[in-house]
Amino acid sequence: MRKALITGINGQDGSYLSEFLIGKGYEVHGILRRHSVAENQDARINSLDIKTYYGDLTDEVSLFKILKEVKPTEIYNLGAMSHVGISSQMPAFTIKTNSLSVISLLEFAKEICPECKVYQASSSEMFGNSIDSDGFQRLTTPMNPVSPYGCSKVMAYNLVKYYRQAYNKFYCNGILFNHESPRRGSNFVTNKVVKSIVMIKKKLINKLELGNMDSQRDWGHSQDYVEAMHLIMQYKSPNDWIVSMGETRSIRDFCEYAFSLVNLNYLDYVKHNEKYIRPLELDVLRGDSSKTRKLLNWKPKYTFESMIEEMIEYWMNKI
Ligand code: G4F
Repeated sequence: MRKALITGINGQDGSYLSEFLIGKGYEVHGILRRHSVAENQDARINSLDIKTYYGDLTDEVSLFKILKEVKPTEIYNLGAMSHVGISSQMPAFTIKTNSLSVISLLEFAKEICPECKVYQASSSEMFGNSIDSDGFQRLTTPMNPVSPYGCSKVMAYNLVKYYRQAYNKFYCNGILFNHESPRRGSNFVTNKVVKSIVMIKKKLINKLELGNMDSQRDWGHSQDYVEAMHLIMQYKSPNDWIVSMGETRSIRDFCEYAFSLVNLNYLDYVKHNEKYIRPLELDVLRGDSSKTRKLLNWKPKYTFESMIEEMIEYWMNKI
């Protein structure tokens, strides 16, 4: 029986990955952080046939106990303080959650379930403003993070490589570029924009406040990206991988297309708010995922447009 343990199981990626792994016949276990609003605890996963445990990445005791009980064959470390903007307000918490916890997780995995494979959710934010001369980021592009979040992910990325080499383990990094869906938290720019558009269309609000609209992101769909996570763990050898669409668009482009789907012009509604400007900005992301597509035979199904259309439709039905 293949047994997966997912940290961050109730997040966007954790919920899609759980569904995907259940479909593949896995027994799925996940770690849940206690939330004061019980309804928010497991909103994305409450219909799934999975087993959850209260724990926290910063609480080594809970990690140790859960690993001992589950003894997984695959660990997907998706839990994180994942908001780049907020990481500058909570830098120490970000490092504790995203970097220090990875040491505990890898040490415990090595001792408790030595054959277990580990997937680490690494991020394109690690590159900061480094970009190759052809306009792409790839595994060889220098990492120059521009946020505490990016710094924390670089540390975790290197720890995974270190444990893989030092102890001959099947520990992998998936460097995922931005990936979205209707399940995305609404303080990330894509879902904030889409949800606001639907509220504007339904005359519930009359403006949308954003920060930097000129930064560019390489956006894919979370459902496609969790499939890549699983393929990474099934490859014949452990490695690091880029998961991206290879296309870049600005926040402005995203707004223009999303507003046009409900016959509105973004220029009439989007207002600038300095509050959303970050101390440092990552300007352009565009990932070269050619190796991932070739060796893992990974093929995303969604396009930029179909992803936004699905998000609009979701909020149209929900609000
Ligand atoms: O949606 P965002 O918050 O995503 P960001 O910072 O790119 O991070 C996401 O992708 C990373 C992968 O590269 C992940 F590792 C990370 O966990 C997360 O999933 O912001 C995207 C862009 C930024 O340039 C930001 O400055 O949108 C800009 N933006 C403009 N106005 C805004 C807003 N971002 C947010 N969240 N809210 C705004 O109002």
